[in-house]
Formats: sequence, C-alpha cells, structure tokens
Amino acid sequence: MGCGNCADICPSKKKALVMKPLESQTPLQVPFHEFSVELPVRDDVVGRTTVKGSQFCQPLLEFSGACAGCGETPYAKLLTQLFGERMVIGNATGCSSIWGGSAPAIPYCVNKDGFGPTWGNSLFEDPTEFTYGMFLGDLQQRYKVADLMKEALNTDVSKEIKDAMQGWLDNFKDPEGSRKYGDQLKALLSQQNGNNLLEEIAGCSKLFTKKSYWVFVGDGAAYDIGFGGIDHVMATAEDINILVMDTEVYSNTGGQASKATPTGSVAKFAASGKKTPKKDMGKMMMSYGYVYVASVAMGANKQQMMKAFLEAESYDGPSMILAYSPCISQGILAGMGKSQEEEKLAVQSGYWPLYRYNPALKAQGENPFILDSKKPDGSLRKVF
Ligand SMILES: Cc1ncc(C[n+]2csc(CCOP(=O)(O)OP(=O)(O)O)c2C)c(N)n1
Ligand code: SF4
Repeated sequence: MGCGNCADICPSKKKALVMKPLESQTPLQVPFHEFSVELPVRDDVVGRTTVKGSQFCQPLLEFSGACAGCGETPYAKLLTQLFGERMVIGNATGCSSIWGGSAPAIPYCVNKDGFGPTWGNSLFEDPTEFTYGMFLGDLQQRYKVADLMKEALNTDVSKEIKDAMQGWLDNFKDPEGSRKYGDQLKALLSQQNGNNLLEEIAGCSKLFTKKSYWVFVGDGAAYDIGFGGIDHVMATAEDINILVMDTEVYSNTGGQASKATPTGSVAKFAASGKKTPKKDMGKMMMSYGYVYVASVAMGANKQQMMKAFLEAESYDGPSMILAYSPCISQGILAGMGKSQEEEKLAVQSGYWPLYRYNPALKAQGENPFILDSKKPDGSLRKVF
C-alpha cells in the first residue's frame, strides 16, 4: 500500500523495501508495525542535521490526506523532523491546508514530551501576513520576558537563577541555547513561591524556546493572490521562513494555471498552452539582497535541499524556499509512484535549477549565489 516512491528511490544496493499487495501482507506486517511503534525514537544516533540522521527523527506529520506520491508532503514531513517541536506554521488555503488539516482530523502530531508543530490555516490570500502577526505577537511577549529577567537580575535572587537568566538572555535568538537555559529556569523557578516577579516569569515559560516560523504556501497563493503579503513581510527583514510548494498549477481546485505555470503548459485557463513565461520568484526575492532564497527538489539532490532548509531556518532574516512539487494535476506519464524521479529528471534536464542565495555569505565578502545543479543534459524535450 502506498505510492511506492520510497521503494523506487531507495539508495541501498539491495532494496530495503519491496512493494507487495496489501492483502498479501496484512497478517504479517500489522504485528510488526505494532511492535515497531512501541520502540523508543532513536534520534540521537546520527546527527539530526544530516540527510540520514534526519530520518531517525520522529516525523511530526503523519497519515496526511494527500494523493499518494504528492510532491508537497515530503518537504513538510522533513521540516517537522528538523524543527517540528518548536515550529509555528501559518498555512495558505490550498492542498497543503487540506491534507494538513481536514477537520476534525489533523496529521500534525506531538512527540513524547507533548511538543509538535503549532498549525493554523488562514486564507488563500494572506498566509504570510497571518504568520507575521503570530511572529510579532510572540516576539513582543519574549521582549517582555527579557525585560522581566533584566529586572530580576537586579534583585536578590539566587546565583543559579541569575546564571540561567543571563544564559537565556544571551541565547535569546538561539533555539538550542534558549531551550537549555529555559529548561533550567523552569526547574529552578518551580521551587520559588511568594516572589511575584519570579512567578510572573515562570508563567511565561512557553515563550522560553525560540520558535521557528513557517509559511506553507502553494504557488497560486505565493505567485498570485498572496504575493502582496509575501512582498511586504519579506521586506520587513524579520525571521520568517516561507516554503513554496510549487506544483505549477492550482492543485486543490483542479489544476488552473498560476503565474508559476511555465510557457506552453496546458492547464485549466491555459487550454491552448500558457502564453507567458513562469514568473521568476527567486530572482525577485534575490533582488532584495537580504532575503535567503533557495530552489530545491528533493528527488534530485537531498543534500542540497537539506543545506537549504538548515540555512534558511538559521538565517536571522526572511527566507523563501521554492520546492518543486510534482502533482497528480500535472498528468505525469510514469505515474505518481515516480514523482521523486520526476524531480530528478526536471533538474537534470535544466527545467528546474537548484540554487541557494545566502545573504550571510555576502556579509562575509563572498558571492551569496551558489548554483547547485549541473549543466542541463539536453533531455528537456524528451522529459517534458
Ligand atoms: C479568495 C479565494 N479565491 C479562491 C479560493 C479557492 N481556492 C482554494 S485553494 C485554491 C488554489 C490553491 O492553489 P495553490 O496556492 O497553488 O496551492 P496548491 O493547491 O497547489 O497546493 C483556490 C483557487 C479561495 N479559497 N479563496
Ligand atoms: S492534488 Fe497534487 S498537490 Fe494536491 S494532494 Fe494531490 S498530488 Fe498533492
């Protein structure tokens, strides 16, 4: 059961997975599955930030309602493995809001400590402003906590508490550091009664860990109706990440052309082939100079995608990742079981370039633009 992409692209010499009909496997595999879910998550074996290590981390997105082989979900799943326990996601209306939250079911889940992505769906037209609002609310409240801690440092509290507070203030923007000192403070402050200031700080403990703000958006929302909001929020230079899952059509409403649809593509509202070229969103964002921009395709280069996700998230400013996402609406001839392979072909042929534009490199006097894909291999006409 399933799309078969994982079996198709399994990199081991002897395939780790072989697809077989569900009815022939249920009696054997269900007990295996039940046993496997009782095992602890071993996310400390290999580094979390490597392609291999990330797959030892618990996905905090499971059992979505997407089409089998959907190109969007693998990106979202991986992001939850990297940052899930401190992620806030503002989702545009589109396929990702439907597979991501068809009430009353939601595929986002929590880890054993009860932490998981905070997820909300706004509208087709304003996901970036929606996420920005939550980001600003969180930031202002964290500034208030910082003020309270600075006040407490000037009072007669224990050295341990002062050290933990100073550590937290020094690591305000650092996810690991703010969590470490925040956890110390939670433990220390739980023993303090009768000190109003410390009790007020303890009451803000959910703000201690620095969060990771993400806008999840399709190409229709990003390139068309929600573009004004993207432009505005990117220009604020705040630390917000945007994942554009580019299916090159409005997938959720049946495949209408968007400004991400390339020239000649046949889509609804472009039945005789789209007349105009695909809008170059990456170029537009790069023109700011301070926006991190990357173009990725999981099936083509996982290392490059991983670098882009980590760089975008850690960059202290706005970032946009353009992620090529094959979709059932594209009518892929080989079928959706080959959607990851399709991403590879798109990159090899030069249809979808891979690159990263990292303003942090510019600040160090280096060229911020890195072209990660090779010269096109001439297969464009054959592939498409
Ligand atoms: C203002 C408004 N117009 C139209 C719609 C209907 N609608 C919902 S999702 C969608 C298309 C989404 O396409 P895209 O952003 O590319 O995301 P995808 O479904 O491809 O992931 C449309 C037109 C809407 N929700 N709101
Ligand atoms: S229609 Fe396309 S984008 Fe939407 S869930 Fe299906 S494959 Fe994914």
